[in-house]
Amino acid sequence: MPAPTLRSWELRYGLPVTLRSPGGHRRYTEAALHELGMMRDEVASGRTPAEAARRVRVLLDEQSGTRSRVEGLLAGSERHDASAIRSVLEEARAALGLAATLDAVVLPTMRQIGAWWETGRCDVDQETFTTEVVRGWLAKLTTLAPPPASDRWVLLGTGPHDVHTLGIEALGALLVTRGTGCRVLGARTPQHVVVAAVRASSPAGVVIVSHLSHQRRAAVGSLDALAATGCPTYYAGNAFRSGASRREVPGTYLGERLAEAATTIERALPTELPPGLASAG
Ligand code: B12
Repeated sequence: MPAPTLRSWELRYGLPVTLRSPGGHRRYTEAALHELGMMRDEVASGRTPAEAARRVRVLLDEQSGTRSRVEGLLAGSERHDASAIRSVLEEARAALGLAATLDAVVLPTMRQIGAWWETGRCDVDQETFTTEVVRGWLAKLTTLAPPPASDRWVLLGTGPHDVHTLGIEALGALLVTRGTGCRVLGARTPQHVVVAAVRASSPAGVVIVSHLSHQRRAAVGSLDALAATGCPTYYAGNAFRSGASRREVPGTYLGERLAEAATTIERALPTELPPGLASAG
């Protein structure tokens, strides 16, 4: 990152505040580097530095209780220690609840692992190992969740070329543990499969998540076909992060946080009972 950018962010936004050496040189602590990394990521995703700084402050507030848990997960990931990862996840869920564990612990950990993979600090084996441990934990939560509180349920799938399923599995676990039924269709959900599933079983909503921008077009194809069925459609993922990528996409964008996504879906679910059930009291 160019030195003038570092100076300007510190001067204008106080992000990060650095220590000075006796000679007046800036010294970056590990925490300062973490803040800089967040600023870099927010600016890279299209935000102005001022917007990025506002968002980083919100994220830092949230992270104050979660950073050590993210570090615990990363340490377990580096040692390929599945039980250490599960213990951190369980402890975080008990302390913060599932929604905050997912948004403030699991997703930042996966993002960090993605960044490590990109820079060669970890290999795809570590990435896959960590994802599989998290997926196993989510599957257990989903399987053991009490039966849904009503017969309204939502269908969750990916774009036709996407293998990144963690987002839909995490959203599914969150919805199910909060009483909304879900069916997860899995990786590379073909358009005709998701459309057939909607026509055959009339879910109360359908979600498509796509991660890679070059696969966005196929995911939008699925959303267009789903919109034609009349089923309420929702979408999320990095492929839709910028405003331009959401132009003329049918349905509701779920944003970047699973907790808000779950609430958006729950609020839109029909609350009235079907006529037969209503008259039966
Ligand atoms: C685990 C992982 C994998 C696993 C997936 C396993 C699985 N079952 O999910 C495996 C190893 C299979 C994999 C494969 C690949 N991956 Co990958 N992967 C990841 C990793 C580490 C986590 C993915 C994830 O779950 N992300 C969810 C969260 C952590 O992502 P996020 O950026 O924070 O997302 C934000 C929003 O988009 C939103 N969001 C994301 N998902 C959802 C879902 C819902 C419902 C909601 C509401 C919001 C939401 O919320 C987040 C918080 O703000 C990411 C790193 C990363 N930053 O995501 C790379 C990453 C997504 N992968 C990447 C790549 C390039 C690939 C491969 C092409 C690699 C390859 N050369 O083979 C393939 C793609 C295969 C394909 N056809 O899709 C790149 C994508 C770069 C890009 N933007 O184009 C990333 C970003 C890594 C990187 N730094 O380069 N991957």
